[in-house]
Amino acid sequence: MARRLTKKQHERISNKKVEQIDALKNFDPDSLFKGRVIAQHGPHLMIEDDAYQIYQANIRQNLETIVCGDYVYFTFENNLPVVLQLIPRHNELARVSYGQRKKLIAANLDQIFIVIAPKPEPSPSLIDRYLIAIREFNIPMGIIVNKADMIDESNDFSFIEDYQKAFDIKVILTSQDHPESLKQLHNELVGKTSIFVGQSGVGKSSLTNKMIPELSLQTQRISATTGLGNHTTSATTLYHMPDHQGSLIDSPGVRSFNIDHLTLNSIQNGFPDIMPFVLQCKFSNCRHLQDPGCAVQTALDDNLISERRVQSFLQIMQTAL
Ligand SMILES: Nc1nc2c(ncn2[C@@H]2O[C@H](COP(=O)(O)OP(=O)(O)O)[C@@H](O)[C@H]2O)c(=O)[nH]1
Ligand SMILES: [Mg+2]
Ligand SMILES: [Zn+2]
Repeated sequence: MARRLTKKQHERISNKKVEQIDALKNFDPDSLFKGRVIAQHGPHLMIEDDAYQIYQANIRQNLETIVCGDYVYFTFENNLPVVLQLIPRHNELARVSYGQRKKLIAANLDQIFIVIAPKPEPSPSLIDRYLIAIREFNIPMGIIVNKADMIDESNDFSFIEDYQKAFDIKVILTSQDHPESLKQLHNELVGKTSIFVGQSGVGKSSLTNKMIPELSLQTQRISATTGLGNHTTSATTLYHMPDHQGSLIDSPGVRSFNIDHLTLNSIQNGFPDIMPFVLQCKFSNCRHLQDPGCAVQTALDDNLISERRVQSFLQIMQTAL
Protein backbone atom coordinates (compact mmCIF):
# COMPACT_ATOMS: atom_id res chain seq x y z
CA MET A 1 0.00 0.00 0.00
CA ALA A 2 2.88 2.37 0.69
CA ARG A 3 3.63 2.76 -2.97
CA ARG A 4 7.12 4.06 -3.43
CA LEU A 5 7.45 7.62 -4.52
CA THR A 6 8.80 8.24 -7.95
CA LYS A 7 12.28 9.70 -7.96
CA LYS A 8 10.93 13.05 -9.06
CA GLN A 9 8.37 13.19 -6.24
CA HIS A 10 11.01 12.19 -3.77
CA GLU A 11 13.34 14.97 -4.87
CA ARG A 12 10.57 17.51 -4.74
CA ILE A 13 9.64 16.54 -1.21
CA SER A 14 13.10 16.08 0.25
CA ASN A 15 14.22 19.40 -1.17
CA LYS A 16 11.65 21.07 1.03
CA LYS A 17 13.04 22.55 4.16
CA VAL A 18 11.89 20.69 7.22
CA GLU A 19 10.94 23.25 9.82
CA GLN A 20 13.14 23.14 12.88
CA ILE A 21 11.23 20.83 15.15
CA ASP A 22 13.02 19.32 18.12
CA ALA A 23 11.27 15.99 17.98
CA LEU A 24 12.46 15.48 14.44
CA LYS A 25 16.09 16.46 14.79
CA ASN A 26 17.26 12.85 14.86
CA PHE A 27 15.55 12.07 11.59
CA ASP A 28 17.28 12.15 8.26
CA PRO A 29 15.40 14.90 6.38
CA ASP A 30 15.31 12.59 3.37
CA SER A 31 13.14 10.15 5.29
CA LEU A 32 10.64 12.82 6.36
CA PHE A 33 7.65 13.79 4.29
CA LYS A 34 5.11 16.51 4.66
CA GLY A 35 1.46 15.57 4.30
CA ARG A 36 -2.01 16.93 4.82
CA VAL A 37 -4.65 15.05 6.75
CA ILE A 38 -7.70 14.54 4.55
CA ALA A 39 -9.67 12.33 6.92
CA GLN A 40 -9.45 10.36 10.10
CA HIS A 41 -10.55 6.76 10.49
CA GLY A 42 -10.43 5.33 13.96
CA PRO A 43 -6.77 5.06 14.93
CA HIS A 44 -5.58 5.97 11.43
CA LEU A 45 -5.11 9.19 9.54
CA MET A 46 -5.61 9.46 5.81
CA ILE A 47 -2.83 11.69 4.61
CA GLU A 48 -1.90 13.06 1.25
CA ASP A 49 1.62 14.03 0.20
CA ASP A 50 2.66 16.90 -2.02
CA ALA A 51 2.10 14.71 -5.07
CA TYR A 52 -1.51 13.94 -3.91
CA GLN A 53 -0.67 10.33 -3.17
CA ILE A 54 -2.96 9.07 -0.38
CA TYR A 55 -1.73 6.96 2.52
CA GLN A 56 -3.37 5.42 5.53
CA ALA A 57 -0.99 6.28 8.34
CA ASN A 58 -0.50 5.25 11.91
CA ILE A 59 0.12 7.91 14.52
CA ARG A 60 3.13 8.04 16.80
CA GLN A 61 2.04 7.81 20.41
CA ASN A 62 1.70 10.91 22.58
CA LEU A 63 0.81 13.23 19.72
CA GLU A 64 -1.96 15.74 20.31
CA THR A 65 -5.29 15.31 18.53
CA ILE A 66 -4.81 15.63 14.78
CA VAL A 67 -7.77 16.49 12.54
CA CYS A 68 -8.77 16.95 8.94
CA GLY A 69 -6.85 19.83 7.37
CA ASP A 70 -3.80 19.46 9.61
CA TYR A 71 -0.32 19.37 8.12
CA VAL A 72 2.01 16.72 9.51
CA TYR A 73 5.44 15.19 9.07
CA PHE A 74 5.46 11.48 8.44
CA THR A 75 7.99 8.79 7.74
CA PHE A 76 7.96 5.15 6.66
CA GLU A 77 8.63 2.45 9.21
CA ASN A 78 8.78 -1.03 7.71
CA ASN A 79 7.34 0.53 4.61
CA LEU A 80 4.27 1.77 6.52
CA PRO A 81 3.58 5.50 6.93
CA VAL A 82 3.70 6.83 10.47
CA VAL A 83 2.81 10.39 11.48
CA LEU A 84 5.55 11.82 13.70
CA GLN A 85 4.68 15.44 14.20
CA LEU A 86 1.87 17.95 13.88
CA ILE A 87 2.90 21.14 12.12
CA PRO A 88 1.56 24.17 14.07
CA ARG A 89 -1.92 25.21 12.90
CA HIS A 90 -2.93 28.56 11.47
CA ASN A 91 -6.36 28.10 12.99
CA GLU A 92 -8.83 25.48 14.09
CA LEU A 93 -12.58 25.06 14.15
CA ALA A 94 -14.08 23.32 17.17
CA ARG A 95 -17.37 22.50 18.70
CA VAL A 96 -17.57 24.06 22.13
CA SER A 97 -19.86 22.47 24.67
CA TYR A 98 -20.26 23.73 28.16
CA GLY A 99 -18.40 21.63 30.70
CA GLN A 100 -16.80 19.53 27.99
CA ARG A 101 -13.50 19.71 26.25
CA LYS A 102 -13.70 21.45 22.91
CA LYS A 103 -14.08 19.01 20.07
CA LEU A 104 -11.90 19.80 17.09
CA ILE A 105 -13.61 19.62 13.70
CA ALA A 106 -10.99 20.83 11.23
CA ALA A 107 -7.80 22.88 10.99
CA ASN A 108 -6.04 25.33 8.69
CA LEU A 109 -9.14 26.81 7.08
CA ASP A 110 -8.82 29.79 4.78
CA GLN A 111 -12.51 30.61 4.91
CA ILE A 112 -15.91 29.56 6.15
CA PHE A 113 -19.09 30.19 4.22
CA ILE A 114 -22.39 30.32 6.05
CA VAL A 115 -24.94 29.02 3.55
CA ILE A 116 -28.50 30.32 3.76
CA ALA A 117 -31.51 30.04 1.45
CA PRO A 118 -35.09 31.30 1.16
CA LYS A 119 -36.08 27.78 2.26
CA PRO A 120 -35.54 26.64 4.97
CA GLU A 121 -36.08 30.18 6.20
CA PRO A 122 -32.88 31.72 7.58
CA SER A 123 -32.50 32.28 11.29
CA PRO A 124 -30.58 35.52 11.79
CA SER A 125 -29.98 34.68 15.44
CA LEU A 126 -28.38 31.39 14.41
CA ILE A 127 -26.17 33.34 12.00
CA ASP A 128 -25.26 35.75 14.82
CA ARG A 129 -24.08 32.74 16.82
CA TYR A 130 -22.10 31.32 13.91
CA LEU A 131 -20.41 34.65 13.48
CA ILE A 132 -19.46 34.82 17.15
CA ALA A 133 -17.87 31.39 16.92
CA ILE A 134 -16.13 32.04 13.63
CA ARG A 135 -14.65 35.27 14.96
CA GLU A 136 -13.54 33.43 18.06
CA PHE A 137 -11.57 31.04 15.87
CA ASN A 138 -10.34 33.91 13.74
CA ILE A 139 -11.32 32.45 10.39
CA PRO A 140 -12.33 34.67 7.43
CA MET A 141 -15.97 34.25 6.50
CA GLY A 142 -18.57 34.88 3.86
CA ILE A 143 -22.28 34.29 3.30
CA ILE A 144 -23.71 32.28 0.42
CA VAL A 145 -27.36 32.99 -0.35
CA ASN A 146 -28.29 29.83 -2.22
CA LYS A 147 -31.49 28.92 -4.13
CA ALA A 148 -31.53 32.42 -5.56
CA ASP A 149 -34.09 31.11 -8.07
CA MET A 150 -36.61 30.79 -5.21
CA ILE A 151 -36.28 34.30 -3.86
CA ASP A 152 -39.40 36.43 -4.22
CA GLU A 153 -40.92 39.44 -2.48
CA SER A 154 -41.97 37.31 0.50
CA ASN A 155 -38.30 36.88 1.45
CA ASP A 156 -36.67 39.52 3.56
CA PHE A 157 -32.90 39.28 3.39
CA SER A 158 -32.30 42.84 4.56
CA PHE A 159 -30.67 41.50 7.72
CA ILE A 160 -27.65 40.62 5.59
CA GLU A 161 -26.87 44.32 5.29
CA ASP A 162 -26.30 44.41 9.04
CA TYR A 163 -23.56 41.85 8.60
CA GLN A 164 -22.02 43.63 5.66
CA LYS A 165 -21.81 46.81 7.72
CA ALA A 166 -20.49 45.10 10.83
CA PHE A 167 -18.05 42.61 9.33
CA ASP A 168 -17.11 43.69 5.83
CA ILE A 169 -18.37 40.27 4.81
CA LYS A 170 -18.51 38.80 1.32
CA VAL A 171 -22.00 37.82 0.10
CA ILE A 172 -22.46 35.53 -2.89
CA LEU A 173 -25.79 34.73 -4.52
CA THR A 174 -25.97 31.22 -6.00
CA SER A 175 -28.43 28.91 -7.70
CA GLN A 176 -28.04 25.35 -8.95
CA ASP A 177 -29.23 26.23 -12.42
CA HIS A 178 -27.37 29.48 -12.81
CA PRO A 179 -23.87 28.51 -14.03
CA GLU A 180 -22.60 32.06 -13.85
CA SER A 181 -23.29 32.20 -10.10
CA LEU A 182 -21.57 28.86 -9.56
CA LYS A 183 -18.57 30.12 -11.49
CA GLN A 184 -18.43 33.11 -9.19
CA LEU A 185 -18.48 30.87 -6.13
CA HIS A 186 -15.84 28.66 -7.73
CA ASN A 187 -13.57 31.68 -8.15
CA GLU A 188 -13.90 32.44 -4.45
CA LEU A 189 -12.70 28.95 -3.57
CA VAL A 190 -9.65 28.80 -5.84
CA GLY A 191 -6.37 28.30 -3.99
CA LYS A 192 -8.10 28.01 -0.63
CA THR A 193 -9.35 25.50 1.90
CA SER A 194 -13.00 26.26 2.59
CA ILE A 195 -15.87 24.85 4.58
CA PHE A 196 -19.65 25.33 4.19
CA VAL A 197 -21.79 25.57 7.31
CA GLY A 198 -25.49 26.16 7.74
CA GLN A 199 -28.90 24.63 8.37
CA SER A 200 -29.80 21.32 6.82
CA GLY A 201 -31.54 21.67 3.47
CA VAL A 202 -30.00 24.98 2.37
CA GLY A 203 -28.02 23.22 -0.37
CA LYS A 204 -24.51 22.66 1.04
CA SER A 205 -24.20 19.20 -0.48
CA SER A 206 -25.60 20.36 -3.81
CA LEU A 207 -23.08 23.20 -3.94
CA THR A 208 -20.23 20.90 -2.94
CA ASN A 209 -21.16 18.53 -5.75
CA LYS A 210 -21.25 21.39 -8.23
CA MET A 211 -17.81 22.53 -7.11
CA ILE A 212 -16.44 18.98 -7.08
CA PRO A 213 -18.20 16.91 -9.75
CA GLU A 214 -15.95 13.91 -9.05
CA LEU A 215 -16.61 13.92 -5.31
CA SER A 216 -17.83 10.33 -5.16
CA LEU A 217 -14.74 9.24 -7.06
CA GLN A 218 -12.55 10.83 -4.41
CA THR A 219 -14.58 9.12 -1.70
CA GLN A 220 -14.02 5.81 -3.46
CA ARG A 221 -10.29 6.44 -3.67
CA ILE A 222 -10.13 7.02 0.08
CA SER A 223 -12.23 3.92 0.79
CA ALA A 224 -9.95 1.87 -1.44
CA THR A 225 -6.95 3.02 0.58
CA THR A 226 -8.53 2.16 3.93
CA GLY A 227 -9.91 -1.11 2.59
CA LEU A 228 -12.83 -0.50 4.91
CA GLY A 229 -15.54 0.05 2.36
CA ASN A 230 -17.47 3.21 1.87
CA HIS A 231 -17.83 4.75 5.30
CA THR A 232 -16.04 7.96 4.53
CA THR A 233 -19.27 9.88 4.13
CA SER A 234 -19.63 9.83 7.92
CA ALA A 235 -16.18 11.31 8.52
CA THR A 236 -14.94 14.84 8.09
CA THR A 237 -13.17 14.75 4.73
CA LEU A 238 -11.13 17.14 2.61
CA TYR A 239 -12.02 17.05 -1.09
CA HIS A 240 -10.20 18.64 -4.00
CA MET A 241 -11.69 20.79 -6.69
CA PRO A 242 -10.81 19.70 -10.23
CA ASP A 243 -7.11 20.17 -11.04
CA HIS A 244 -6.50 20.80 -7.35
CA GLN A 245 -7.68 24.35 -7.67
CA GLY A 246 -8.90 24.41 -4.10
CA SER A 247 -10.11 22.21 -1.24
CA LEU A 248 -13.47 21.84 0.42
CA ILE A 249 -13.90 20.16 3.77
CA ASP A 250 -17.22 18.39 4.25
CA SER A 251 -18.03 17.77 7.87
CA PRO A 252 -20.96 16.23 9.68
CA GLY A 253 -19.50 17.84 12.83
CA VAL A 254 -20.28 21.25 11.47
CA ARG A 255 -23.92 20.35 11.14
CA SER A 256 -24.19 20.13 14.90
CA PHE A 257 -21.80 22.98 15.53
CA ASN A 258 -22.56 23.61 19.20
CA ILE A 259 -22.24 27.23 20.12
CA ASP A 260 -24.70 27.55 22.95
CA HIS A 261 -22.25 28.39 25.65
CA LEU A 262 -20.24 31.47 24.95
CA THR A 263 -18.13 33.65 27.16
CA LEU A 264 -18.88 37.32 27.64
CA ASN A 265 -15.73 38.20 25.80
CA SER A 266 -16.45 36.08 22.74
CA ILE A 267 -20.00 37.42 22.50
CA GLN A 268 -18.70 40.98 22.61
CA ASN A 269 -16.19 40.20 19.87
CA GLY A 270 -19.06 38.92 17.76
CA PHE A 271 -20.80 42.30 17.86
CA PRO A 272 -18.27 44.82 16.56
CA ASP A 273 -21.22 46.95 15.38
CA ILE A 274 -22.74 47.24 18.87
CA MET A 275 -19.75 47.19 21.19
CA PRO A 276 -18.36 50.70 20.51
CA PHE A 277 -21.68 52.11 21.78
CA VAL A 278 -21.92 49.78 24.75
CA LEU A 279 -18.58 51.18 25.89
CA GLN A 280 -19.98 54.71 25.76
CA CYS A 281 -22.98 54.09 28.01
CA LYS A 282 -23.02 56.28 31.10
CA PHE A 283 -23.28 53.38 33.55
CA SER A 284 -21.09 50.31 33.30
CA ASN A 285 -24.01 48.13 34.36
CA CYS A 286 -26.31 49.66 31.73
CA ARG A 287 -28.95 47.19 30.53
CA HIS A 288 -29.38 49.15 27.28
CA LEU A 289 -33.14 49.30 27.69
CA GLN A 290 -34.51 52.57 29.08
CA ASP A 291 -31.40 53.31 31.12
CA PRO A 292 -30.30 56.97 31.37
CA GLY A 293 -27.27 57.86 29.29
CA CYS A 294 -27.50 54.68 27.20
CA ALA A 295 -25.40 55.15 24.07
CA VAL A 296 -26.88 52.03 22.48
CA GLN A 297 -30.40 53.52 22.61
CA THR A 298 -29.11 56.80 21.21
CA ALA A 299 -27.36 54.95 18.37
CA LEU A 300 -30.63 53.12 17.64
CA ASP A 301 -32.55 56.41 17.59
CA ASP A 302 -29.97 57.78 15.15
CA ASN A 303 -30.22 54.65 12.96
CA LEU A 304 -26.54 53.91 13.42
CA ILE A 305 -27.09 50.28 14.41
CA SER A 306 -29.63 47.59 13.69
CA GLU A 307 -32.46 47.01 16.13
CA ARG A 308 -32.46 43.31 15.32
CA ARG A 309 -28.74 43.03 16.09
CA VAL A 310 -29.21 44.85 19.40
CA GLN A 311 -32.05 42.47 20.38
CA SER A 312 -29.89 39.53 19.43
CA PHE A 313 -26.94 40.92 21.38
CA LEU A 314 -29.04 41.41 24.53
CA GLN A 315 -30.58 37.97 24.18
CA ILE A 316 -27.26 36.19 23.69
CA MET A 317 -25.65 38.20 26.51
CA GLN A 318 -28.25 36.72 28.89
CA THR A 319 -26.79 33.29 28.20
CA ALA A 320 -23.19 34.37 28.73
CA LEU A 321 -21.01 32.40 31.08
N1 LIG B 1 -34.56 25.58 -6.12
C1 LIG B 1 -33.35 25.22 -5.71
N2 LIG B 1 -33.20 24.10 -4.96
C2 LIG B 1 -31.96 23.77 -4.56
C3 LIG B 1 -30.82 24.55 -4.89
N3 LIG B 1 -29.74 23.96 -4.31
C4 LIG B 1 -30.19 22.87 -3.66
N4 LIG B 1 -31.53 22.74 -3.80
C5 LIG B 1 -32.39 21.68 -3.23
O1 LIG B 1 -32.44 21.80 -1.81
C6 LIG B 1 -32.54 20.53 -1.19
C7 LIG B 1 -31.49 20.37 -0.12
O2 LIG B 1 -30.20 20.39 -0.72
P1 LIG B 1 -28.91 19.74 -0.02
O3 LIG B 1 -27.78 20.00 -0.92
O4 LIG B 1 -29.18 18.32 0.35
O5 LIG B 1 -28.81 20.61 1.32
P2 LIG B 1 -27.86 20.42 2.61
O6 LIG B 1 -28.68 19.74 3.64
O7 LIG B 1 -27.49 21.80 3.04
O8 LIG B 1 -26.68 19.62 2.18
C8 LIG B 1 -32.42 19.50 -2.32
O9 LIG B 1 -33.70 19.05 -2.65
C9 LIG B 1 -31.82 20.30 -3.47
O10 LIG B 1 -32.20 19.80 -4.72
C10 LIG B 1 -31.02 25.73 -5.71
O11 LIG B 1 -30.09 26.46 -6.05
N5 LIG B 1 -32.30 26.01 -6.07
MG1 LIG C 1 -25.91 17.86 3.01
ZN1 LIG D 1 -26.56 51.16 27.38
